[in-house]
Amino acid sequence: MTDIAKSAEIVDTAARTATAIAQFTDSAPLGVAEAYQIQAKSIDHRLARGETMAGVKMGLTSRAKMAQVGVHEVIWGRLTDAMRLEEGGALSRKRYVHPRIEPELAYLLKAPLAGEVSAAEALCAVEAIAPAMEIIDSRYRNFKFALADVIADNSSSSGFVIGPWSRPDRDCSNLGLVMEVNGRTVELGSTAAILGDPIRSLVAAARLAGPSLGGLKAGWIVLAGGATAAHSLAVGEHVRTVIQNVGAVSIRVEE
Ligand code: 0L1
Ligand code: MG
Repeated sequence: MTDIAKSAEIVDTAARTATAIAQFTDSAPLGVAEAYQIQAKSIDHRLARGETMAGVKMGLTSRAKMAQVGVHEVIWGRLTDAMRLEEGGALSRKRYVHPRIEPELAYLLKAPLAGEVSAAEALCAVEAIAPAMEIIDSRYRNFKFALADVIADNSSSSGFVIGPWSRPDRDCSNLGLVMEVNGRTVELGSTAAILGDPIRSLVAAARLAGPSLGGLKAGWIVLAGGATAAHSLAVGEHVRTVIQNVGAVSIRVEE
């Protein structure tokens, strides 16, 4: 049987010290339900150190990523306030194992949301939307893992940066976006890559994450998921994402 507490300590220490670890599934089978228990306990360590819950990230939200991992369901992870990076600021490369960055759309909730909700109901709970980027940093060696491993490791979430918030009064189902590194386009895509429409990701967050978290709370952020492949970060890079009709967000990478 999996020792949930011990596994949670292992992923928490790996994240805190930016140290690569072996996949749990290399040594023993691990179920999805157990993996979410490990995730919850590992985040409890952060909360005990004074961090506070800031929301939820949705992962594997594009067909391409689902196919890569061989699954048909999205996954989720927890966001804390300490994971948020200053928009236009810098991240320290040495605090991560092998960080990648991906362009996302963020939702800010003004009302709680949980369980089975329609897209219209989900939208009614949204205060604002913003361009965003998530830093994913699998703690597993060589960024290799099985589904349960990645869930236990907070679905690879390790940081996020949010651009200016604006009213959610436009159709976000198919907005063009570009991610640039030092002014050169590295990824080009559309918000339609996020489950066909990113609002579906918020619906999934309410259904999948809501029950474990006592509902998604007003004031929380929901990252809808990567809209393109992720880019591996290197020192000296300035990464900027622009989403059509929504805005821009950027970050620099330092030592
Ligand atoms: O946010 C994501 O879609 C990433 C989820 C985990 C898979 C990965 O780390 O690439
Ligand atoms: Mg993501």
